[in-house]
Amino acid sequence: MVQEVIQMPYEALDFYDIDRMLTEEEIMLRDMVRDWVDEKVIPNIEDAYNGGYFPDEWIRDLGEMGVLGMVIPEDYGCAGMSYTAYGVVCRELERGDSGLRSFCSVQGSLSMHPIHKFGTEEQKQKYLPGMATGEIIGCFGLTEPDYGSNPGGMVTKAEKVEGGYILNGAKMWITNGTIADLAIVWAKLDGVIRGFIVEKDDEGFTAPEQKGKHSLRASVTSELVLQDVFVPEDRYLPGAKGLGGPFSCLNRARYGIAWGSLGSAQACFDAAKNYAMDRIQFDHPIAAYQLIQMKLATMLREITKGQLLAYHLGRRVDEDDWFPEMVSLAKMNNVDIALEIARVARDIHGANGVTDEYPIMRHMNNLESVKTYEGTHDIHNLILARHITGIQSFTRKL
Ligand code: TGC
Ligand code: FAD
Repeated sequence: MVQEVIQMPYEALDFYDIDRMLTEEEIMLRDMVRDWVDEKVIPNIEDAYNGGYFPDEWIRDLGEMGVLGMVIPEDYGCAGMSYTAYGVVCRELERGDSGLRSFCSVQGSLSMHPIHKFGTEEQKQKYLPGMATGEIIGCFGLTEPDYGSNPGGMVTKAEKVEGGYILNGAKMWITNGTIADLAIVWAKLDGVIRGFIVEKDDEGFTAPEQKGKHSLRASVTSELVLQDVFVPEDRYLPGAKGLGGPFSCLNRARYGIAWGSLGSAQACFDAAKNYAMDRIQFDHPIAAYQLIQMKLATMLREITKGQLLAYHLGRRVDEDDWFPEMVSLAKMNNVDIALEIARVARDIHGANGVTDEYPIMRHMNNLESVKTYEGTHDIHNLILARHITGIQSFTRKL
């Protein structure tokens, strides 16, 4: 007899009742985003993932919920909320799909933040309110074909000319590139990394989509090609100088991933628990067998530790009492445990785990990208090890 597949409503794992420490406002936001993910994302995500697109209506809804650039002060049409609230939103979105959290990370932390932190007052007034509603979409061009983990080696160049700059180069793996109205492009001007706002219709600028991903399929990924692109002076970000510019953005996006990856992990745990209770083998639910029980207990243990890490880091960031290595640890750990949990959940689902009737394999495939972008797992290990030893091991003379 074929057993019927019944999808149970999502039950968020919170073993230590950590959400009790959230404010009333943060709880309201959590519930709003959680309900939206249940109503709008879960029923449609497999279609978007299989079709390889990011639905337009999600962008409008994210804007309406006020989660785009939500930590930026209200003067620019943003919500001015806490970093902990932003983390909670990332967690709830990524429970739906990593592509959703990616969209928010890129829009808020990687596109709006550099304009807010490094831009002029005119640039902030011009772009931020439209970006907060989702009417203007941004992307972040740091990685190049030959410079991924080592962005300091980038070859994209800016040259000063009358009234502005000429940009030449190429960026690769850029989330939202093809659908973006503007790109924050990092390029070397007289050998120093600087930031520029390139608009989609600038002559010489194209953003072809990179197809063929087996991961993050409900997210647009693109090349950015810059051939003698003229960027006027008023689209130069005067406050950013050196790698510290893009890294200021990355700290915030990596922080969001530390929370977001827990959403994927929680989705996989929830599905695995339900499946194990329902699936009968050898006359009993598989949840009755000790090996399955150990796997579920290990998932709960790792998720709970990850939640404590994310919550504590969130409050430290809210108090502005943090340093980047703290973010590296949380990003690296929480993505790592989420990926392992997704793999074990896939195992618990047996053959069903490889189908799109369950969210497992999609989360697992997404997390392979999340492990790599915003600094690979190993790069974050090296960042931590440099903090411990004072010795940097990124470059070696052969
Ligand atoms: P290093 O010598 O370490 O530093 C150069 C300058 O940068 C400063 N800096 C930081 N500032 C703020 N926050 C941080 N986290 C910082 N890390 C470094 C540093 O103080 C120094 O400043 P100054 O003034 O002294 O010049 O630079 P390095 O070239 O040795 O870097 C090494 C390394 C490996 C740590 C770094 O390059 C790295 O983290 N690589 C990973 C690259 C990466 O994360 N790329 C992400 C691309 S964007 C993306 O993936 C978006 S995905 C979005 C989505 O879809 O969700
Ligand atoms: P490499 O740097 O070539 O690394 C390959 C392997 O070598 C990794 O295992 C790495 O850990 C290891 N390695 C590298 N250096 C060292 C070392 N010194 N010591 C030990 N091991 C090392 N970038 C953007 O700028 N904007 C975006 O919006 C963006 N979105 C992305 C979306 C997706 C879906 C993906 C997959 C990537 C995205 N990226 C984006 C790019 C991402 O940040 C890079 O892929 C990442 O930084 C790693 O660079 P790489 O792929 O070139 O790998």
